Amino acid sequence: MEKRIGKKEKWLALLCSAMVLICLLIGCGLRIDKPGQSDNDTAEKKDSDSLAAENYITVGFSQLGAESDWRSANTESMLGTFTKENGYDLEYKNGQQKQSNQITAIRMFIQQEVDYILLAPATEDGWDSVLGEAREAGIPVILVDRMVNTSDKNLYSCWVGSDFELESKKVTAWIKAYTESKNIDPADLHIVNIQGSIGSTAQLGRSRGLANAARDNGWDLMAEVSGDFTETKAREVMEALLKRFDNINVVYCENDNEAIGAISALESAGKKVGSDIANGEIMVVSFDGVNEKALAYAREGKIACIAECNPLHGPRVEALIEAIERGETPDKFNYVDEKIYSYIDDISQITVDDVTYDVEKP
Ligand code: GZL
Repeated sequence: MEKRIGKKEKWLALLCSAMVLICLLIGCGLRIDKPGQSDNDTAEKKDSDSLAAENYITVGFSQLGAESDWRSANTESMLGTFTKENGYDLEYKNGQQKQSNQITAIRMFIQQEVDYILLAPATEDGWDSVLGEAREAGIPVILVDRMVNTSDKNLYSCWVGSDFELESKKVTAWIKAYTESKNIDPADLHIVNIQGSIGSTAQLGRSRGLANAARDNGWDLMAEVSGDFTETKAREVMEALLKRFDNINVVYCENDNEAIGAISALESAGKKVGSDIANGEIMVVSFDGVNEKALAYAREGKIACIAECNPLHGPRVEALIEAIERGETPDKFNYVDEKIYSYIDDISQITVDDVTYDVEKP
């Protein structure tokens, strides 16, 4: 006998079908409002998301490039500081050594209406127009590392970086102290300068410091040629200088990557790199103290002296932003304290502008 399906069974079947349908709909991503949940709740969640986004300080960072270990360490410090966890929404653009790329990036940051623009300028000239646009847009600009050359200091809020001429004065004071301790006649110092990127603040300061010291001490500064802060270019420049001069005994490199390139060229040419100038060695000095190979060369005495140039500007820039956020006006120029390094024990201290610095081992 066919079993009749009663009302109860029908309702049960209907209920099961409905449950299956609901499960299928949820599985398809269709949101089924919980009882009491209204569109307003959804809107509130969206608002809270956007509110959270609004709580970030938005920062546009235009980095000049990736030419050296110093630059990589500087970029790492900046990107490691301006994170969501720290309350920042960072837009990062690398200029690949081209000012035009940096100007494009700044204009993009202005369009995005960021809260702050951070600029590590490749060279000093040519920024007035785009920094004027940032000021028009009411966006504070903080300069990092190198400086811009402008008569209108109100185009940027503040700057943090190194005193590059002081770095040079430390290195040249060390050269003077060391060579005098070895009774080497200043006129017997035949120096070549492998410069950094021409027009950059670091190059201008380090080249000026050497030129002034050579003039004041009677050293023979024979040539200044840019190695663009890179190992490859510095090697080429050193090879060319060895063809021009047969009496080079001091190679002044404006960063560690250049010193590595120069040493490669010197040793390939059969030269002995070291501080014993009186016995024909060629002394190399440098700047930064970031590159591990350069520090190893310093330990070996192949790099006689390195002026520290500290790249870790991320926390320093953040402190400036925090001050501005508190309504304070930070100092316009914020210089980093830096050391001087050597593994040659003859000189334990140097004095520059009446300040005495211990010569340290990095
Ligand atoms: C110095 C910085 C220089 C470094 C180089 O603050 O601008 O640029 O000394 C780098 O290594 O390329």
